[in-house]
Amino acid sequence: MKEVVINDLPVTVQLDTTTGDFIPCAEKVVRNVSDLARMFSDQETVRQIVSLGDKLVYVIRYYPFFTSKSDMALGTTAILPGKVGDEYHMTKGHFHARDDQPEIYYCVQGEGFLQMESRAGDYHAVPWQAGTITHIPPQYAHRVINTGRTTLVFVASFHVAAGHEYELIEARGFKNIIIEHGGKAVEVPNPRRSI
Ligand code: S6P
Ligand code: ZN
Repeated sequence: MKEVVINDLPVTVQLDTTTGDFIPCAEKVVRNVSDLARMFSDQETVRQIVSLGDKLVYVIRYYPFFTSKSDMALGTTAILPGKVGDEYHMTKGHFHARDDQPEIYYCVQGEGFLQMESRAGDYHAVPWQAGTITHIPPQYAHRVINTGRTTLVFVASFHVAAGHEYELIEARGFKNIIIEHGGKAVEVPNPRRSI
């Protein structure tokens, strides 16, 4: 994130639940297929999409509420509808670098799944729709998948000090992947985990 601005006064932002945009917003990050290249199973389709000019998958907006004593942050993520091969658009997914840091996710538009998996292999895929709120305990990797026809928007609340660790997810993904099969979203074993 950008430079730290300390503000001990209350801050309020206004969210557009259809886009994930909020005002004021401190930082915006976009992730394209090329940024998620190693996350998708169908590497041939990834190469084709990137060679044809890439494709936007999701937009993240952040506001870190730094005070002289705290570092709560607000994040929104807007995942566009779509697939890479049979696999639905999704976030990269990560663990928090600190082992004592949970997070709250609140889905405000769309439908999909929240995948969570602990380092010990405890795996959950929670169906998500507007209004679903999930507490992600410390040391559970988390990823959101948009299986619907509209943009999936969710709000995240976390401490900036939690940090992000992407390496293990980049190397092997979650236990299952979520793909379209016969017009429906189905969970199937992640081929990278059965090698
Ligand atoms: C931060 C929080 C979210 C994600 C965002 C994008 O802890 O979980 O703000 O950063 O949803 O996901 P990812 O996996 O690309 O960071
Ligand atoms: Zn997180």
